[in-house]
Amino acid sequence: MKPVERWVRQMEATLRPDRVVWCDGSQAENSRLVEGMLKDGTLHGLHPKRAPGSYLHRSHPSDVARTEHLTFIASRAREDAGPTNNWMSPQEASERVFPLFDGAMRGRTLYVVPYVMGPLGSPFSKLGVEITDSAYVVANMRIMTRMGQAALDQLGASEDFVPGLHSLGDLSPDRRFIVHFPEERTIWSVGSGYGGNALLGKKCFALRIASTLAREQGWMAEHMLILELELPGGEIHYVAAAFPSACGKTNLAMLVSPFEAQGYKVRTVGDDIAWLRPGPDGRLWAVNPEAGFFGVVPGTGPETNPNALATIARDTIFTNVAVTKDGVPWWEGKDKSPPADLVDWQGKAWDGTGKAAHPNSRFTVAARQCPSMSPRWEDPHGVPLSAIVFGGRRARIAPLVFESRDWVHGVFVGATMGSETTAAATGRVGVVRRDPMAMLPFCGYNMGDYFAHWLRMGRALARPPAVFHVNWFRTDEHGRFVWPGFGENLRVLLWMIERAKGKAAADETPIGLVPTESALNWDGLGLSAAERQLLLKVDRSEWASEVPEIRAFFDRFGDRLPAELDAGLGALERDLAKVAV
Ligand code: GTP
Ligand code: SPV
Ligand code: MN
Repeated sequence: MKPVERWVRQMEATLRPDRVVWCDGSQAENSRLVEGMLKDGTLHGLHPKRAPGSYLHRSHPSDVARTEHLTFIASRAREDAGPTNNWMSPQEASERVFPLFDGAMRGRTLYVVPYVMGPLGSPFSKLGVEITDSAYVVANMRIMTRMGQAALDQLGASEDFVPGLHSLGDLSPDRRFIVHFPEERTIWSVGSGYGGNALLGKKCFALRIASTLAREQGWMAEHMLILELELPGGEIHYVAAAFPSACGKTNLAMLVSPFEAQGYKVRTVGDDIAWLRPGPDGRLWAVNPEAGFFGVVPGTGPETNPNALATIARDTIFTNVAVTKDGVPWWEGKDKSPPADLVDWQGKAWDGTGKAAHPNSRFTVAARQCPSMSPRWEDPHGVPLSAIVFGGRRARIAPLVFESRDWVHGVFVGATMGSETTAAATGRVGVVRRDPMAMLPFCGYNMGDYFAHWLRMGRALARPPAVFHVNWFRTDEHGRFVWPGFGENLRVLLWMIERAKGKAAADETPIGLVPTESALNWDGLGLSAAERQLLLKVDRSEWASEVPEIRAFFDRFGDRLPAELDAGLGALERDLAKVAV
């Protein structure tokens, strides 16, 4: 018996399903699943002309986002999970979590979902097998990964796969756990059918488990989009950017160039996860391990993200959006005014107050449907990066863009990132928290060791990418975003590329290199001089007020904090004091 068969047999004994189905990923299989889901109400059909091949799923109202407080790293030693992860001993997991799988699939079907993360045949791809009792999860995994027979073929009789055990359980948050065993490379998820909690190839494998593998093997698994930027004359650059959940990765990855006519083009390689490794040329190479997008729906409109809008015009699974009586999906930001006969995300007639679509409603769609995909998006060797960008959602403090002085300083900038929380995870929204490299909820091991790994990777790169920080979300005194964002973000990318090539002017500041006002192209944006200055301002007293907070964050890592970062904070503090009056 193949190792994967042995594991499935073992799990069957615990789960006791009525049926076991090995998924082949075929169109016929998908049609059967969809038919079943339409019958049992898991999916609702949508308008055959205005949303062809698309379906609506309404998740349980208590199951609409990742639940970080129920997400655990079960390493043997608590210190290996580190201070920023919830830790559970493997023993406790066996006693508290595993019993929830006992008989959990009685009366249900157990689906075996084999999948590949990364392009088929790429030397960097990895195999996973998810066991689930959710047909919705199967349908989503089919879009998000290379799922089915191709994965089984690639796996063969190998033991080298990440087993993931998933059951909806009773969907109660009281019996919901997402547990990762970095030493065994195993995932257990119970009690949620939503997104990153349940599609185990995504955050659980491609980030939490992969980050631990990557550290051992000398590569990196990051919460980053990857985009391709073509300059007039055909020169091509690749940029990866790490922004926390719901902070603009999908939008930046699908950016429509406002300067297309002048030869500036942007194409998409990935929108959420990047696996990075040093290439033989000393550069950092990036692969998108996913095959689809699980993107935030609200805010996706013709002005903001026309590429996403075109992508989701057909063959899309919508989760928790609003819908008209005749089945046209709708969400805040789709167009100017909501249609009259809307049903909200919970299936109730919408009275015009509150949100019609859930703020974390999502689309699941195949990447190949996106008109801006780069011809290299499935390149088995990935693409070489010219720049890495960190960014957060900051109403104040952080300027539109700045560059780090070198790789080590770039690691400091990533490690000290702050961002306001969003609806992508349960809990309060709009609270500033430290979210290093946008990996706070996704790093599978001690984040102090993760910082050290970033520093080590820099030493392995003869030609490291330049490192930047951006903030599209600075607001004025009326709470309005000052920077127009979306397509206009290209102007900031172009400054970065110029910098990476050793051109474009910048002012030295204590936090890094900020563009001089004339180095950025502001033409036609209609921003006042005061607004331009606000966007580029580095307020020393504001930054000084961040220092104690960063110190307190760093202190949590004790002696696992690399000395370079401690020194970086000392230097920042001294520089801020030097220029303060
Ligand atoms: P995850 O899928 O959760 O990882 O999110 P993401 O980082 O891909 O974020 P996404 O691009 O989906 O954007 C989240 C929200 O931010 C959407 O409502 C967007 O409309 C909004 N947004 C994205 N880019 C910009 C921007 O440049 N300016 C402004 N003001 N809003 C933006
Ligand atoms: C995120 O929250 O960063 C997402 C959505 O990309 S989920 O798959 O639910 O994690
Ligand atoms: Mn994400």
